[in-house]
Amino acid sequence: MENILIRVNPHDSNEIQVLVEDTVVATYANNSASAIVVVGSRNNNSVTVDETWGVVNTPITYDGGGEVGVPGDRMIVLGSNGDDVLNLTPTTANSADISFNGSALYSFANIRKFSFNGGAGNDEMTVDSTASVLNIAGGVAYDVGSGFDRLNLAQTGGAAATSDSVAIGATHGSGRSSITAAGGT
Ligand SMILES: [Ca+2]
Repeated sequence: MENILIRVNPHDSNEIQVLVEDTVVATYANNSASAIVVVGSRNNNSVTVDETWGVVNTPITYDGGGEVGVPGDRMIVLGSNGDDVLNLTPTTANSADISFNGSALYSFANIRKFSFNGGAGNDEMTVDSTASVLNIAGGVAYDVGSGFDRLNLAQTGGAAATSDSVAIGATHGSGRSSITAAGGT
């Protein structure tokens, strides 16, 4: 397993396809409670969930294996051209649950970086740090694409944040927000 892409079959919304280098290597039922389990090798691995052809509504469990050198292990969610809502809920400093447009949960552990590319439409990402602050070397990237987009940083319990900072990026629409709490940054 190096770099894989998970998507809904463009011709069958009830089927999930797993692709490696544009070749379908496995299929699963969509809208299933059975998780697609991905375990990374010792090398740099990435899992891309492509929501272009419909919502991947089957649990995904991805353990990157902890390769932290650049580029490291990564998880990427590619949004649709419509309005998308992604909820990122860290469960520990290096793991989190993700739900996309109300999908079954995708979870990752031991990765270096998580990215959400919203694409077109008015997209919204919420990071809820109530259970834990996520502390992975490459952080979380949110590329909003076009449209009127939104980022929510939420915390309704847990360790109090000891500091936070927002750095406005050099270009329109870019920037960085960091929150520090007992669990990390
Ligand atoms: Ca979108």
